[in-house]
Amino acid sequence: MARERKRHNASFETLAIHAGQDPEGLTGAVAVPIFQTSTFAQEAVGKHKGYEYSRSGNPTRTALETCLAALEGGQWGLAFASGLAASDAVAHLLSSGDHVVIADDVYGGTYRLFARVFDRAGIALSPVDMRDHAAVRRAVTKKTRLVWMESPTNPMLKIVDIAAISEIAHKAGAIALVDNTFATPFLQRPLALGADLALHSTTKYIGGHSDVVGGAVIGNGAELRERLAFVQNAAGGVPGPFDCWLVLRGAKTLAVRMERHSQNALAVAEWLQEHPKVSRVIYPGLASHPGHDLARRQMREFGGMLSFEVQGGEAAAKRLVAKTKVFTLAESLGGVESLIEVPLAMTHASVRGTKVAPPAALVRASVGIEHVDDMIADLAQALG
Ligand code: P1T
Repeated sequence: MARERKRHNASFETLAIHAGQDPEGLTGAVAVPIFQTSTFAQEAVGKHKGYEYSRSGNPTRTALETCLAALEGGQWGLAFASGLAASDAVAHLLSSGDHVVIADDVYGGTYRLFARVFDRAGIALSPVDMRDHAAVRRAVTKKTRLVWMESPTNPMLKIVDIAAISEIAHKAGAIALVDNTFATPFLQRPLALGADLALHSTTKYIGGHSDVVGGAVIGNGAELRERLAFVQNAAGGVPGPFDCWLVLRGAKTLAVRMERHSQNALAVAEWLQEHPKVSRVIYPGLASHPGHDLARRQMREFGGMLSFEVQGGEAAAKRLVAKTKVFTLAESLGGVESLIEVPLAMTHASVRGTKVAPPAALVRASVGIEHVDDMIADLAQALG
């Protein structure tokens, strides 16, 4: 316990490897064991070693939740079966008649969850471009209970001022949440900037190897934890022990991966910017990005995600993504391997025809940690 506390004051890289991950008591196993069990024996009714049933709690999950809380600088973390299961649990904090203000550029599935599932529970939704603070102020009402940010946003990579928007949310008496999936806690710490909750699709950078689906919510304060832990157990969107173990293993190398992702993405963005067939490059690390200065203040580096448009519109975009080889044409992001996609036709197809739809010709790349020369050569041949 004392050692655990000491480690919690340690730096990010050390916490990623040790928080929640003391050698196991019985055998000294250095890697957290996968407690692949659904239930736990009790000595007498209610007399147990802290675990009863794996939906309510499992030691491998506790290790992951402790680690993620430490990385985000929160008092607690809760792990879920997917990013959307985490979002769903947060949405379950709301009641009929409540109102949510959401960034107008979020993962398509997040928008769909509020617009097409929780609308039936009587929860109203206002999408707003959160770079416009006056627009956020106008959007909040007495009924606003939740202000949902993403930064950088998916897929337009808008940078939202987390401190300023959290303040607006708090003045309205609403919870300020940041989906921190794109930045990760290594690059950006929403709780330190004033948000109440940080949310992750751990499927992405935290897992880091495109081999697991998961989610998490991290926050401060016993009351919010109690309400969310209740939903986690009552609704049951929990990850299995092996999935928790995979995410935990990924988290150990998050810092070194994010440094390389950021370095590679900047080099690819700079190269794309000079290419005659590329009409627009969106990357917060470029001085040309309108949110560059804010990103410099709010983030440690600029991350591995970039978006761009090519001459020839949607058809040219679809031709390009079918031709790349180092960049695999696939949904998702944040793994060691580079991925490329056309959001409106793929990850954001659920928002086609709505006012939050991305441009049809937009290409999104998740820049991996292969050698940057190979990535650039691949894009060069695909752009032809
Ligand atoms: O896929 P899942 O683990 O349920 O996470 C949903 C989610 C939440 N938040 C953000 C910012 C996301 O990007 C995602 C999932 N996104 C993709 C699958 C994608 O390719 O954009």
